[in-house]
Amino acid sequence: MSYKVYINGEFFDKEKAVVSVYDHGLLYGDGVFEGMRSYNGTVFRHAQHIDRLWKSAKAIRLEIPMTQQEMMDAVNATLAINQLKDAYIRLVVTRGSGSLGLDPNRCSHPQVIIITDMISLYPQELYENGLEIVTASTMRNHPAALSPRIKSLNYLNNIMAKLEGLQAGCSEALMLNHKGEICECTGDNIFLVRDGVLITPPTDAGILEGVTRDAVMDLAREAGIEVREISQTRHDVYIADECFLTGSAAEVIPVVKIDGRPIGTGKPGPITRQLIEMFRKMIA
Ligand code: PXG
Repeated sequence: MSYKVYINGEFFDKEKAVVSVYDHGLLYGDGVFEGMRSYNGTVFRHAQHIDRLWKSAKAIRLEIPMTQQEMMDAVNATLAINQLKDAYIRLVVTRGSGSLGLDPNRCSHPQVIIITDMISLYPQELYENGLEIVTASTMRNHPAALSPRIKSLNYLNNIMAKLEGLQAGCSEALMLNHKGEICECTGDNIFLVRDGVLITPPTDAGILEGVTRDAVMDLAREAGIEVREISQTRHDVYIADECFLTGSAAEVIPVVKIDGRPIGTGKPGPITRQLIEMFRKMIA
């Protein structure tokens, strides 16, 4: 199936959906993006994703040439034209084409791109038996250099860590910040369970404030599980009872081994399984 791609208000066949080689999104990674999901025709936490996109754009002084409502309408129109109900949605806003120099002021128009496609999930087996991950030696971007709260087109920091994970035979890798505290994985937030309490690194550890992370914290509180956003070290992961990752693509996925050490019993724990169940009910 060749899906149509939205670019600046028009739909193009996949093969004809192109941007200029002078686009600063390509030349410098100057732009922002979102990765979202739709379930049965409804975009999951749509407004929250759009709001995060706007905040990312604001941080890099990129003015998105439409309203948030117009963007949501455009996303829904892209899903509709492609007859997609359960989809992965990639929203990209680039600085636009400019001259061969960094100056963003010399770029013409931001390019607004919406790609919708079938979602490729982790194999079901991993949701039942859990993932093995490793800690990457690549440090997460220092928030004072480039805040991980900006979902920018500069993903090399994460890709460097992803390469380390793949090298070790793992599909995810844990990243630490400049203080040696755990942040997040290359495309997923991390949660631990210890003594029945759900623990996740706080925003100021230098993480992307994941939409799925938020949803899972809400579900946990609903279930009467205490949630703490506190800084943790790799040691805390080693001695945790349970561990799981959250992300728009992965949803909620158990982690059963890190750096060769089994986490807890080495099997997905009860709170992880409860939250996976609750998450699935919510999106059904
Ligand atoms: N941390 C980082 C660095 C991310 O990129 C998340 C956490 C999870 O956030 P959400 O809002 O999705 O719960 C992300 C987002 C991919 C892919 O192709 C993954 C993400 C984004 C885009 C693509 O695996 N993860």
